[in-house]
Amino acid sequence: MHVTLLSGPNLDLLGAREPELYGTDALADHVRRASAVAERHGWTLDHLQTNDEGVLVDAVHAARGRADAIVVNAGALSHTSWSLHDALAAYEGVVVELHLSNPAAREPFRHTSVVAPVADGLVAGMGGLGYELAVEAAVRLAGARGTA
Ligand code: CA2
Repeated sequence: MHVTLLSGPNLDLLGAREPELYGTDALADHVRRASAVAERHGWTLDHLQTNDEGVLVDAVHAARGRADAIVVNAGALSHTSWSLHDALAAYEGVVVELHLSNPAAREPFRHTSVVAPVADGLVAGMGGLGYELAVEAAVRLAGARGTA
C-alpha cells in the first residue's frame, strides 16, 4: 500500500520564513514524520514538492493506479487551482487535504478550497502534527473503504 504526499508552492520555504505562521520545522522534517506513520502501518510514502501547478497536476495523474491515497497540501493553489481539482476528481483513491495553518481563520481568500469538494477529508490548523494525522487518516480511510 502506498501514499503520495504532495506539497505545493512555497512550502519549500518552510522553516526559513514566517515561523509564527508555519513553525520552524523544514518540509523535510514533516515528510520524515509522515513517512514514519506510513511505515508503522506497513505503507510506503513518496513525496513531491513543486512550485509549478502543472507538475502538481501531473503528479496526481501519476498517482492513478499507483498510490492508494494522496495527502495534499497544495499551498495557495488550494484556493485557486481548478486544474488540480479536476485531476483529483479523476483520482480513484483516498484524498486528504492538508494545511499547517487553519485557512478558515485567516484572510477571506483562503476560506474557499477548490480541493475540498474532491477530498475525502481535511486536516488543518494542527501545524506539523497535521502531516502525521493526515497520513494516519488516509491509511485508515483506505482501510475502511476496503482498499487496504
Ligand atoms: O497552512 C497551510 O499549510 C497553507 O497551505 C500554506 C500556504 C497558504 O497559501 C495556504 O493558504 C495555507 C502557503 C505556503 C507558503 O509557505 C511559506 C512558508 C514559509 C515562508 C513563506 C511561505
